[in-house]
Amino acid sequence: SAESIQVLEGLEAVRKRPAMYIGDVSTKGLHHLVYEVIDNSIDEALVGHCDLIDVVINEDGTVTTTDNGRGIPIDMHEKEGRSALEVVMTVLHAGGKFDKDSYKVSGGLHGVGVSCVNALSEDLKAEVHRAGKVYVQTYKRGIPDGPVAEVGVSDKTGTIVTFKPDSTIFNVHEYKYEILASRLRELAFLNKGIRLNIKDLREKEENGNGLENGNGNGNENGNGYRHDEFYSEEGLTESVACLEATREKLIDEAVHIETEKSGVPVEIALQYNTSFSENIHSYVNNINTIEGGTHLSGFRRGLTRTLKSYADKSGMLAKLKFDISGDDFREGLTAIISVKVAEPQFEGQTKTKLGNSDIMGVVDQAVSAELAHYLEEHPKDAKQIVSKVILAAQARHAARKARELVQRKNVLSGAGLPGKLADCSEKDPALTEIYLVEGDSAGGTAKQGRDRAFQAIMPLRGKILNVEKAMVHKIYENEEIKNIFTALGVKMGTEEDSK
Ligand code: 0RA
Repeated sequence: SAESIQVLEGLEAVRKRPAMYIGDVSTKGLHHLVYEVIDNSIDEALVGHCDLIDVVINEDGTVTTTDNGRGIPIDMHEKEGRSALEVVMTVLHAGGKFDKDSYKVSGGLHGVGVSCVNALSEDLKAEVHRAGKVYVQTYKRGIPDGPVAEVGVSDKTGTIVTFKPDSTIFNVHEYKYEILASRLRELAFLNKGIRLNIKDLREKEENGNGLENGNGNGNENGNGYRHDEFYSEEGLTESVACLEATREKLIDEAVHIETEKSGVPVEIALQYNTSFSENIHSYVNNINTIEGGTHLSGFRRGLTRTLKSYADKSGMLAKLKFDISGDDFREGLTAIISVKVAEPQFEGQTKTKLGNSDIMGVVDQAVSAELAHYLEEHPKDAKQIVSKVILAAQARHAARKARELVQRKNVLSGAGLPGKLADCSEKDPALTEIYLVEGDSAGGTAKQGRDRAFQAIMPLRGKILNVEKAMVHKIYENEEIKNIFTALGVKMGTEEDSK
């Protein structure tokens, strides 16, 4: 029929241009197949029908995912004239059609659904436990071997999918345990209350001492195989605690915001530490938005405005002689932001930047309301945070002064080269090399071995300052670093200066 021709065309499109649907045909794409299937299970969990997802890497390299959701519907699909299971497994984007009102948010980076996994699998078996029965359908490269078969009875519900990625499409064929496990761990933090297990039947655990390599909650089901069990009761708060494990905390407990604004669930956990760096991770529908987007902008705005307003009211800013900038509010901040958006628009180079403009206000308002509340309730923590912000502002101010001083000095001294630099004769920087070496004696050795036509040597006094850990003004005041700047002929400045 015309419809089955369309289905074939759909599957053929995926097989012809797999990268368009799953990113690429190497390691990333291969693992993406698993994510695509479990995204459907997560969707079931988000509407309250599933709390267990199991991933097994089988001995033959195939993967089996099991969930205790409702099971893919198996009844006749009126319009298509075949089982709903067959439609879900063979028609692109069919997943959402069945369940319009429910909250379909997961969907994966490319949101292509499980039919895409089917199209890219040599073999796939879908087993559904639903309404007291067990149903099975198998496929080859997305084409059903036959109709859905009723094969038994069951008192459970759920979906079990086993698939073998098509070796003629992928150029990498082996699943990496660590990659899958780390995604499951991430999903556990992002979706608290769901248990996600993984087991590798290819690998016996080396030291079968029963110690967990997961979250240590004593899963004894590994039977000697490598396995992990991920489950988070507290969600993002626990995740932030993990990120912060090696840093000195500024407040005892991470701030946890969990709210819904205009139908958009927003969850945020944040903590301040005594470092100077900013560490913010953002997610949309469980996808790490590494390029940020409107949700991140909304978070920044809400955070800045709320803290600023609290600081103003507290009177702590009275003695400050200059303005606080947005950056000052994020020094030493670690945060995870997770939003669930019904129709996300992903933009940017890697399609990991959220474009939906309404989400900015949603997150801004969520942060403002909840954080203001938190600050009122926790005056001690609030004071700690504001003090840290003031310190950041002072450091930034000191850094600017130090920088200006250095820049002025450079102008005065006619940008003379550092005394220790053994320059080369070539003047075109594209053709030259510079060796920064530790100490004068290393400098001597390096000089003997160099080609002075294009290789310059500059000895430094021992180990250089670790700028990752230093206050900004210390960097600008450091002689060795100033010398490197001069030798390289670069100017100092920040993004702020070039605006
Ligand atoms: C279509 C509709 C419904 C659920 C699913 C698909 C579904 C797909 C997968 C894939 C793996 N596990 C899955 N679990 C469910 C809605 C079911 C209903 O309304 O009863």
